[in-house]
Amino acid sequence: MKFQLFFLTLGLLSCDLAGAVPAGRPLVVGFAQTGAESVWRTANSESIRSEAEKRGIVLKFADGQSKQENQIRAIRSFITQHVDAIILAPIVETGWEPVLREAKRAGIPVVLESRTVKVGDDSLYATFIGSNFLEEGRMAADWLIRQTGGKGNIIEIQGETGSAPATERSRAFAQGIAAHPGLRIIDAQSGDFRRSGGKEVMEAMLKIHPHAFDIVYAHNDDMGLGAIQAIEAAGLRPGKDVMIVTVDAIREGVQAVVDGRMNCVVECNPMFGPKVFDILAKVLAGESVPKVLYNHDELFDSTNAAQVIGGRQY
Ligand code: GYE
Repeated sequence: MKFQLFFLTLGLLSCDLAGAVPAGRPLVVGFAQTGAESVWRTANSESIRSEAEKRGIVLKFADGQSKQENQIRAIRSFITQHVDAIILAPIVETGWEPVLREAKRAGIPVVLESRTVKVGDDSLYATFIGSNFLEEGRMAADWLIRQTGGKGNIIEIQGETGSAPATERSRAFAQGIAAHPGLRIIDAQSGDFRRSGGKEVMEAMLKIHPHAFDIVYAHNDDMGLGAIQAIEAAGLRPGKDVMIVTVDAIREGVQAVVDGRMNCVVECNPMFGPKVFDILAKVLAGESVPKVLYNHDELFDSTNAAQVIGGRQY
């Protein structure tokens, strides 16, 4: 009975999609992904890929290799190929208006996922699906204030410069600690959301500011894990001598909290492929959808990491 209901639901969903494209052929969707900079990103690509497959959608996957010009080229090629819709994970926030206008003129809806854009005309995209990065920065700041009593010297390892998650995680964190002058960001640098980047930034910081900081705020787990390598190589204990706060909550990040090498991870869930295609079906059916759809994120520290580690999906 349960199975029958399940297939009935699937059938209804595919009807929705089929209604928006000429009968007799599958839906074709172009996906301009940022690249594969982090474990988070690979999980996000996989979630979208597997959901497309499940629904019988032809997904044209373009790996932007962390370059906006590659993504712009991919979108133009999707337009030339007359895809039915485009999913875009914009590497940076600015510079999208011309190509989004081209997609609009061609009548191809664009759904933004995982990163946002700054455009004067928000009719250039259908909707954004992803996390609230301001909320993530705020959660990290609040946790730190509670744990330190508002005292400490922070090194911030930022994500890709110009990307929405880096800008907003930075801004909200700074605003969050602003009322606590004892908590200071003594230096900040980008590690491009990469593990190698986090390690390099931390190696440099340990040289420039020896024994001068006791907290690292990294914009993602990969950079936090890279920083841990550098901290351990310098003979310091991450999680104890240096407190580590990060974002994403990949399995390795949560495991580092369980092991006491990280102190807090703010969740940013990448597994929302089903939500992306649900909303795309509505857009293609001409239904109105909200401009912003935030995922729900949690926070893990020593009080709850061990309970959730077994259920981490990414
Ligand atoms: O936090 C980071 C990834 O855009 C939310 O990009 C995403 C961020 C994520 O590379 O790990």
